[in-house]
Amino acid sequence: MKRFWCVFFAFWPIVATIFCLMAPSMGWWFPTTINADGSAASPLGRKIDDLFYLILIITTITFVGTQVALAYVLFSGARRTDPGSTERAWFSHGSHNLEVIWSIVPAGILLFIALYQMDVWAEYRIKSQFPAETRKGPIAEVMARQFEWRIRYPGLDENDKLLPLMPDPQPTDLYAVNDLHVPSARPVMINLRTQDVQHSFFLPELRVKQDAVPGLVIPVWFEADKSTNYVLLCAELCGWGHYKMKARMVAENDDAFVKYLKKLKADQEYHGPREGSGGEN
Ligand SMILES: [Cu+2]
Repeated sequence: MKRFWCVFFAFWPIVATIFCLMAPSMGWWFPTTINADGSAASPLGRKIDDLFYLILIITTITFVGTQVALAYVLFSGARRTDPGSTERAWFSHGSHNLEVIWSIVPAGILLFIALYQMDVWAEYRIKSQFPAETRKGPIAEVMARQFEWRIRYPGLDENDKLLPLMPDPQPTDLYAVNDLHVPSARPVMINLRTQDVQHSFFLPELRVKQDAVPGLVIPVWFEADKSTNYVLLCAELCGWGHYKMKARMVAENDDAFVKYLKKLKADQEYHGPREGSGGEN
């Protein structure tokens, strides 16, 4: 029976390791919609991936090491007290040196990770460390609500330049739902808010995830490498219609972005067919 338990406890870590190795080929990995190799579609996203892989390597080594040690202790312990032996059960008082080592080494590794990731974290989250281009101000307000993304752009001036985004709605504002357009290949900032419960603004291909918290206006910046469509999700279970918050983020060149805003403006100012223009209804 002792052998059974030894094999039992050694078996599951092996299964877990095999599943982890299979994960990328099963599609349980980063999205491959933008880059076929699953790499992030933004410069900051790639730095975040580097941190992810560093931590993955450290935890993999730790996991394999501790499981091998566990299996060794199980099997060698089982051998020492074979049934039928007249020896008393083997008992160890432990090792002071070993305990010091396995306290200091993990503490050192954690301290290293904490210091090593600080620059990326600051660039991602601390407004004063955002790229200089985002100082021009947010290009849109993204308001999450049950169950959609409401987008408010500040509209264009007469030179087709984006007006400053005001905290409160303005007559010149332009609106869209579940369709966020941004210029590609340069850093852009949005102001994230929520109208009701907590949501989470998630651009998986860019590795951007930020909670929308009631009462807060949270600046979020990102840079989409390519002019294409990206997935925008809510990553916080926010109610029965949470699944409906799958939207899209379109990154496009500056001209296409301006054209899009002009189209929004035209649509918004359209009051139906004029009298005499032929339309009956
Ligand atoms: Cu939500």
